[in-house]
Amino acid sequence: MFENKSALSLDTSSWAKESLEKTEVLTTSLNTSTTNRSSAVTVKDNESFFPEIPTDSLPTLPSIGSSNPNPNPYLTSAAIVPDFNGDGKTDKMWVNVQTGEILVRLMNGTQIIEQASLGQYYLNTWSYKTADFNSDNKTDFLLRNEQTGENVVVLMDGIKVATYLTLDRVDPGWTANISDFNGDRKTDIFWHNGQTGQNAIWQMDSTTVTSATVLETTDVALTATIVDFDGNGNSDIFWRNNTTGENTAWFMDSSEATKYDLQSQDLSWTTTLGDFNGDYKTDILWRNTASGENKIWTMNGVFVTEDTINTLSSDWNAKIGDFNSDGKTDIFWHNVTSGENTAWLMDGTNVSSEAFLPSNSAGLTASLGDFTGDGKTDVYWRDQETSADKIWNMDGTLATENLISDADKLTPEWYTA
Ligand SMILES: [Ca+2]
Ligand SMILES: [Ca+2]
Ligand SMILES: [Ca+2]
Ligand SMILES: [Ca+2]
Repeated sequence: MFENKSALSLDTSSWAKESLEKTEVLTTSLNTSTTNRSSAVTVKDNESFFPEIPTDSLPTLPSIGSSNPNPNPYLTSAAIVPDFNGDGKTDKMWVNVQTGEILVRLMNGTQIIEQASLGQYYLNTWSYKTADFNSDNKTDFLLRNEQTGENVVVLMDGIKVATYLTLDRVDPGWTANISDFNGDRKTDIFWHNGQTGQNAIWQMDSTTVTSATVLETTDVALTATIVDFDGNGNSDIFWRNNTTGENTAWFMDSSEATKYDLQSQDLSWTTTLGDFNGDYKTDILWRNTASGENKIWTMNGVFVTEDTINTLSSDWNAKIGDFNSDGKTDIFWHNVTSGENTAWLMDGTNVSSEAFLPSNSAGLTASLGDFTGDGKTDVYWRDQETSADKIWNMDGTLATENLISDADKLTPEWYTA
């Protein structure tokens, strides 16, 4: 195991003052009291800190404490789906592109039960990732300053910031990916440097970095996607080579990677992740942007089964949800030219039922979530011109439309975050 902190944790004295100043700014902008302002990070050596988990005792997955009845943790995890109050109902985040203000709205269907501003940010400087660092089923944030490399963990409790902590600075050029490499349901951070191909993992326990491990450097043509191909609750990494179309999987166990080459797919194929047979192993929907062809890779560890599914012309976009709450992800198709919509309820690679849904004006944008908390994914439609937003409450192939009230309409400079 190779341990090299120098690549990631830099001379702390040089940035401590700057970090302190930034913290002051953040205190103001978050507009909340804080309980934890230390900028120290505990970095332990990467000893066998986490017990080995035998794969045959898994899956361990059903997300303990999630209030959402959907059986698939990837559809209910607060690290993946925004749910700031842990009630199992997807919440909405909005960004004002003129002022940089970020707004959190706790949703109950079309009703907004609470909302709060998280302050204003320079959107070209600050980026964020949703996460769940303390495994309380309430969505948290990793804020990253892309110019200074500063990182802040923000633990949320509903619309309030429960606590936040500034972590070690990581040079600009590195990108943070949210993951869970040891299956403790607490978000870890996978770092990838797109300029140098360097990789590293920070294992996290709430706001503490419990270990930092440098991994093998990859070709700069590779991009990383976080998956779980073997369904053991430990995130894996899917690498796609944007020059050659080659694909590789890194099966992760804490900070150790076992590599396996997958079949190449030429660059006209794009990927969308799902779990079409509900076995908690990430599958891949491959869509050919030139020909409109579609196929699914059903993953079972290193074993891949490829099945061709129906072709749809290239103006159809795919989004993933579960409209009948069977834990098998379905495909929501939206035609960006005509505004037509259809949903495929999936049973593995078979389309068990096809929903012919109403059309919407092509300018409306869909975002998926379970805003009613019944385990069935709904569709939030944002009308960026008229602000007349609506939610399709889905029940299998049936969509019931409900409008956001006039009082809660957001003006056109607000975009779905
Ligand atoms: Ca919620
Ligand atoms: Ca949390
Ligand atoms: Ca699967
Ligand atoms: Ca389904």
